[in-house]
Amino acid sequence: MILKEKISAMLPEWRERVTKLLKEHGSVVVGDVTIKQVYGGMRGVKALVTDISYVDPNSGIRFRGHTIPEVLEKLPKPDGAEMPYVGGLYYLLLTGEFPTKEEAEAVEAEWAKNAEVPAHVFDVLRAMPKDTHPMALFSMAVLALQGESKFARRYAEGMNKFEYWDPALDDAMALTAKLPVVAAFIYRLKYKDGAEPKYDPNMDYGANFARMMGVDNPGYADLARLYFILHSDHESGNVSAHTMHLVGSALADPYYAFSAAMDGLAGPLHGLANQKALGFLMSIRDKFGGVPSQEQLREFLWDTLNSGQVIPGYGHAVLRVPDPRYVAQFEFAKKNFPDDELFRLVQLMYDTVPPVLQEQGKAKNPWPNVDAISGTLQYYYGVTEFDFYTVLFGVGRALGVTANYVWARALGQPIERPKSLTTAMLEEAAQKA
Ligand code: HAX
Repeated sequence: MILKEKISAMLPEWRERVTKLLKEHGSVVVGDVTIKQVYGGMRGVKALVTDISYVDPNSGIRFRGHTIPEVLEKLPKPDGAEMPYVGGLYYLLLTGEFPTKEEAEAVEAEWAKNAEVPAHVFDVLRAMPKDTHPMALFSMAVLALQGESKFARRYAEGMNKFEYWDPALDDAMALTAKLPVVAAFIYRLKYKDGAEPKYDPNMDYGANFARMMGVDNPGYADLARLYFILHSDHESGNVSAHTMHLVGSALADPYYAFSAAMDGLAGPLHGLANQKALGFLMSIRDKFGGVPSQEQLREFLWDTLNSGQVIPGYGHAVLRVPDPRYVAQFEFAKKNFPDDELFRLVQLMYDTVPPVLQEQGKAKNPWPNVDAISGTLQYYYGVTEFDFYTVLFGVGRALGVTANYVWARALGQPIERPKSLTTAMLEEAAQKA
């Protein structure tokens, strides 16, 4: 496999670099931890390492050091497509290098080879009650695939720890290959004809997903490529990425770890924000019978804030500029459907919300985040079932978290085990200070 050759060639140098850093500088202090952080969800505590992505407060996410506009420009694209191969992004995340078109296509071909989903997975999903949430089905399907794990099999047979990354990469490829099929099946089972989708080896990941979903507008293949790329990774401290890392650190295989990560993504404070933001836009549209005037919107926003609610899709814990993942989707919509009513409302929100939040003076970042627009794009192409949006997020997120899993095994990252304190101990520390 092309990625195996590439990573095994890079590994000796990486291992030496990490060993040297730990041996010669392991006791260097990189930050202090306050009582507020201990009691406050470890916000801002520097205790994780990843080379795959980094969130810069002023330029947003960087994949392997590259901004989103750079990534979208430099990754190779399928012929006639507006957006790059998702396989090219996976190559970049896993190796740190931009692939050639042939290399991106080799990753896509590897996915096509691995995309077959065993029949029992469809049976498990069909056996569930009709009102099961799509995210519960998604997590369950991943767990039902666990028997496929080469990592678990090799570990049970007795595997040298320097080899962990190798079957981890096999699992990562096999899992990410199957996810679009699983996701499209869940969509069809819950909302459409219940047909079992089949991956077409002559199409790329994005086009396959669009076809399996049954969306025949050609623009949706490009949106799928863009969406999966933008949602792939956001450092390692967010709930889904951190869960994958934590569970994987116990040497649970990628299937177990990813299923757990998806349970975290299903939380309303994490992956569900996109549907909240779209719901907010639609409530405005319904209240005013279309796009309101700017003054009407201003008043509505103030009423929302004064009733103790937040403006969904705006603000961010780390970012201090408009989220580049928002900007990329905004540009896509502007190019492809500038006159869409919901998109015009998104634009009016962009002109109106930041000054209102600034005037209120609470939010540290008045700008839109990724969730302010992502639902609007799905809605335009006819994927109107809000509950499904987090599954889409999950398919994209798999790319980043599995890449991190492979590198964590490759660099021998150990089991995670932070230390707990009691409240009395914190009080004692406070007294001494
Ligand atoms: N509307 C109203 N008030 C807001 C606000 C918004 N969009 N964003 C922040 N604030 C308020 C906070 O509620 C907080 O108020 P209190 O002091 O009364 O508690 C104050 O401004 C300071 O908050 P902050 O430090 O700027 O922001 P946080 O790091 O605490 O929170 C959030 C970041 C994204 C959770 C926040 O901006 C928010 O609630 N936004 C709306 C919901 C949303 O869009 N969530 C999706 C986030 C994207 C993501 O990561 N998805 O996975």
